[in-house]
Amino acid sequence: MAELEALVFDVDGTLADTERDGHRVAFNRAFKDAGLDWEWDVPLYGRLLSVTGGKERIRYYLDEFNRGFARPAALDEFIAGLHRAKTAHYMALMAEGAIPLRRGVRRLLEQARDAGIRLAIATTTTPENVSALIGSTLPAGGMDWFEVVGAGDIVPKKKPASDIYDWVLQKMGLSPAQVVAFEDSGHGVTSAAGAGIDCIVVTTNEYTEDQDFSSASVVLDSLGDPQRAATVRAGLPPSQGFVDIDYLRALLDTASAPA
Ligand code: XBP
Ligand code: MG
Repeated sequence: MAELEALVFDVDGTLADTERDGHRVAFNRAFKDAGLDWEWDVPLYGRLLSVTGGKERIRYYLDEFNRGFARPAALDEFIAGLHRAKTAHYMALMAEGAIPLRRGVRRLLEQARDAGIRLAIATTTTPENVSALIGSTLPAGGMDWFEVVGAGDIVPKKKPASDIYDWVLQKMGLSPAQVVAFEDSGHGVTSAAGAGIDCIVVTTNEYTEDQDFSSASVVLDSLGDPQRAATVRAGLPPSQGFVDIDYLRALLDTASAPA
């Protein structure tokens, strides 16, 4: 039976609810700076989230929602420039403390550290965005809590491909059975499951809550905490009402038990 060795966290939607009031706002500010009249409102952004990665999302927007736009000859550079501006806006928003960590995240990270469980990140977002969020929500040196950070363009294929989880496992020298992943989206679950990792889904907002989580081991509305229990939508309920290390160990035992 495999022992729990590491927790791997998605960032956007999982550590913090960053899409609607963080990434979306930053994209719109970058468009405005560039003199574009593009405005990604809340429902449109939900549709655009079907494509992961900010540069890929801008291209998808042009392909599917703004076909009339007169594209510059050097489209890749144009998109990359917009995306750099978006990253700067996103980092500024995080520095202002625009988005807090989700319920139970800090508690679980601290408990994992106390228990000697290793921590890592697997995300499609740009690495600087991860540091900006962690820098504004955890104590100084918070990035050092994460032994491995798999982010952005480090792998050729973003989620739902399993590449980023495969990369993190390889960097940590772990097998999938030693790890639990945390995700908020259908694409994220598909990515973790593709790498053979047990995945807990913490549903976020209107953007992801109705997605297909059938490959996840557990679906909760948050990690919960002693003050407010998590609501369980599927899988093993945490006996105390919140996700802690004992619960995660029990989950891995259940997953590896013979049928
Ligand atoms: C996150 C994403 C990212 C962010 C934007 O998905 O899809 O593209 O929305 O980040 P996940 P960048 O939570 O599944 O990792 O603009 O930096 O790409
Ligand atoms: Mg996510």
